[in-house]
Amino acid sequence: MGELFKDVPKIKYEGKDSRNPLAFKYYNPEEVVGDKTMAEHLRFSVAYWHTFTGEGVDPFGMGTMVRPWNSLQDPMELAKARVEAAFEFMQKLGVEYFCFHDRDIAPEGETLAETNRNLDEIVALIKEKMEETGIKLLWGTANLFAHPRFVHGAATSPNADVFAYAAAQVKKALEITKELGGENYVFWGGREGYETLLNTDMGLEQDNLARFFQMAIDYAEEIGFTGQFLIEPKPKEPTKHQYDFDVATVLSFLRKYGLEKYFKMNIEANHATLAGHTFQHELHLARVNGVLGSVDANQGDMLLGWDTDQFPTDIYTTTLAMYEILKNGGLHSGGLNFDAKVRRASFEPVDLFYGHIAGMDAFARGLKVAHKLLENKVLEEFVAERYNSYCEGIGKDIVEGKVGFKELEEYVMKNDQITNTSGRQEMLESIVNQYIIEV
Ligand code: XLS
Ligand code: CA
Ligand code: CA
Repeated sequence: MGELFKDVPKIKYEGKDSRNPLAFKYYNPEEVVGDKTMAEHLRFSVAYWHTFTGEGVDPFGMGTMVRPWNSLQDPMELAKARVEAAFEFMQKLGVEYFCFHDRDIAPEGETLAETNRNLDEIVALIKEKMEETGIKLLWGTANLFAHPRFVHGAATSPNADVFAYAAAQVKKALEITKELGGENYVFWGGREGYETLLNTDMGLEQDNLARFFQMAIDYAEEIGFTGQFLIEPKPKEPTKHQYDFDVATVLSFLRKYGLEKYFKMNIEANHATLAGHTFQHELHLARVNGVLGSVDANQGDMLLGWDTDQFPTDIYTTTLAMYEILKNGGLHSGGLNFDAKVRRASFEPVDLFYGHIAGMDAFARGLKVAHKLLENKVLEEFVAERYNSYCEGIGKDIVEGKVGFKELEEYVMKNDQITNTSGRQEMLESIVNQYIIEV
């Protein structure tokens, strides 16, 4: 099809004084921040589904997206054109990773065998493009939620034939993720949840989900797939209650079934807020439990109660996210995947660039502010001081397990006048603001 995004040049870093909307103001891939370049810290990724497959459909209306490949009728020709578009887009944007669901890249056929043949053809094309451009696969996944067969769930469906179908689909998705050198494999429990307990055996459904994960682990080992397995928590939508509600719920599920050593988490900002948490809360909880694996970088609308998957532009949030990521020693095999879509009214191809540029600049800026906060130990020293009572005296004895209730009662009998100090929340918030404005 030739060049598809004709009016868009390669996006360059022009610095904060630039007024060119098709340029980075903060994201300078080669700029070194601490011990790594920005590109190494941020490991940006494009989400195939929103950017190349999504058409802008909503519950009230049809697709609005104007795309250079829209006129193609044949599903395989369309799939091939999207591959061309994807690699041109990522090269122009300077993003080194992408992520996909099996069904984003190739259409379903009449049978699973035909579907797999479609996939193989497109995977071969993608592999060529990856070799040509050096662009890599951050993670692959399987779409176990769109087709009507998954109406009651996939691994948690009451219908064992659906469980089997989902297993066959993940088997293939693992094979193609390996074939493309994918660094991770994601499980997002699309319809793994329930609408009403009146018809649901939750115990069996959760046991089956654990069985499914174990089968995936076994098969990955069999074929030599060494990428990191990630679970992506989400509390609701599409089901009323999703089993992978949030980081805490997933952790307790993994520990119950002895699966914790095989999984880390893919934390999505919009899913965190849907669960009633901040993005930082979910990143922090994952980090302190050693399971912060990757990030779906987006944001929700605080006035809407659903998963709006907007491009992340809130610097306050990206700063605190990067703070957690830096404290995690980076994302290792993970990255910042823009699981974000342009608004339905932003339907021109160039809007895809504006969305990603906005997100990349917001995270680049957040990275620099977070790095400065950590370098100057502003928050860390305050927090360390706040917990200092556990580094000496009775606090040290508590931490070291030297005392129980009896010894503590004895201690209090002699020391019952308690002095607390202020939490200084407003002072700290004002310091963070000052860093955001000045860095
Ligand atoms: C949907 C999820 C999904 C996962 C991958 O809400 O964010 O897109 O990231 O299946
Ligand atoms: Ca996601
Ligand atoms: Ca989402």
